[in-house]
Amino acid sequence: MVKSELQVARAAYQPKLPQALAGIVKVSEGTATESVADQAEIKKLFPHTYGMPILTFQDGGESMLTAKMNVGVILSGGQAPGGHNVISGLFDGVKKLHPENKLYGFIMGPGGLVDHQYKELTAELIDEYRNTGGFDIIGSGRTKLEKEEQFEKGYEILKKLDIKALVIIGGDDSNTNACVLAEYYAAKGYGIQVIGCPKTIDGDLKNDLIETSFGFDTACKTYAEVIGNIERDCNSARKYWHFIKLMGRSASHIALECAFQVQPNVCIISEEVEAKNMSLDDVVTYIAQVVANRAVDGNNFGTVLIPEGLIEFIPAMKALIAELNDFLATNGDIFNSIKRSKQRDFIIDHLSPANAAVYASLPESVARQLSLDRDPHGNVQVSLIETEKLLSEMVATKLDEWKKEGKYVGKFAALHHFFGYEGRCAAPSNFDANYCYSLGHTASVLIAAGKTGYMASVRNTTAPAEQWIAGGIPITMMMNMERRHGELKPVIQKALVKLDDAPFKAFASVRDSWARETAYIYPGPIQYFGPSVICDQPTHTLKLEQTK
Ligand code: FBP
Repeated sequence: MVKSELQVARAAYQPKLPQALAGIVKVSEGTATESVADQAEIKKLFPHTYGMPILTFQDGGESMLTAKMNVGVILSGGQAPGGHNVISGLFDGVKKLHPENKLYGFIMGPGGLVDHQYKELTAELIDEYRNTGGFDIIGSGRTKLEKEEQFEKGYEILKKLDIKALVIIGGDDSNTNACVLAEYYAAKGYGIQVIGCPKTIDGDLKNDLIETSFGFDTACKTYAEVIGNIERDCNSARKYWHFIKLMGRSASHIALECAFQVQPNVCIISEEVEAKNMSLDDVVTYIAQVVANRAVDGNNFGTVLIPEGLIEFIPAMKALIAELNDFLATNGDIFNSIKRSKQRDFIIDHLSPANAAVYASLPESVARQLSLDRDPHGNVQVSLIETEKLLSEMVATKLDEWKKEGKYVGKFAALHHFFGYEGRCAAPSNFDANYCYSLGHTASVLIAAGKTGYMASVRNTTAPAEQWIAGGIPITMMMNMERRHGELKPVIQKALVKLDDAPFKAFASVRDSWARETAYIYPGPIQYFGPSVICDQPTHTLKLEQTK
């Protein structure tokens, strides 16, 4: 593999570990836990993995050596910077337990387990991927593990390879899979442990004990670099409004974090739109007003950040999507057999009158996207909806009306961007490199301790890495019941932006001045070498959350 100079230098970086993981670990157990909601239902569905204690790792254990064993690993869902470091941390941890232990990677996500596609991850291979972005060492996929026959096919190959434990690196849906599998193997007495690791650039797999999902830090810093560059261009030419959509299928954490890093004129937070019961027109009016106010000062330029998931949070759209999901789950085959030109009318004829009216009012491209296939977890593929264009077109129309009424005096020219895939495979920042390596190592200790149904957890992450606290959190503790594909299912509760938490409050207190003034910050590219103050800073979100 030909490498860039940075890759060569970066390969030599030794990620930092929490103090407790550097030596021999002692595992201490807390008290029994409960799920965040729907306790009775979750307990019934997970009788073997419900109520387990929180685990904390400390120094001073006696021995971490185990009998020889093999371990499997799966990368699941969307790419996030640092996945290769979780695997290298796991590899180093597993080798520390017994030098003859082997690590197998299943190819292209959970599907690799079911289809028996795997490869051994040798020391030479792992060394090629240390501190690199991407998931290409084994690839990733979105197959949902939910059927007994998939679990059994998985068991066949795990038994054949003498694998004692499987580590699933994924987001909320994939860690839900991990827990379902852990429960199944425990119920069957197969003796195979399943451990999860919190991944997703979206930042929505977090709680008091999982402080952040890996990849969020690097992805936000990557987007903030380019948004900062756009802002500087925008402030130089002074003739465009840039509408920038940012990834994050549901939660607006990425948009909010980028807002702190670049101080744009507008940042829409989907969770606020929902809480205030705003319509699409309300959102458009808010943006148009900021444009009009800046025009009064002679500033016919600006930047608008739009979270990818916005559409689903506009209450009227949310109701429409919920009905569409249920409708397509039961009528998908008929819908797909109808001529494309008739599909829109077919939907309108079958929805309730209120939702049919909203659907009929949508531009063709958006309506079409809402009726296309869901991902395997039942989600609308919001990354394919061009919300940034929809909003800027509607803002332009509103400004034209205001111009006629004499309420607007400026010029409005819009440019559009979508930043998502650009950040998912960036070389991990020092934070993510250390965090991921620590998560992988933590997973190896959970395996050595014989645990299953746990997620690797590394806390106290605003302190230097040596002071981080590693341990394990029962996955059932994070679960609740949600409607998916028209059915109630146990899933890990998504962490949305909370309007009464410190990050949103901090944003709300400054956004009006960012809207009127040109208060841009240009963060520049991620730095891997140099003073700690520019290389090792966690996100604003994490710092604000941890100072509560
Ligand atoms: P995960 O939740 O699996 O980490 O994926 C998140 C994400 O990057 C979203 O931000 C985005 O909407 C989606 O994946 C895109 O999915 P795909 O890679 O299948 O196009």
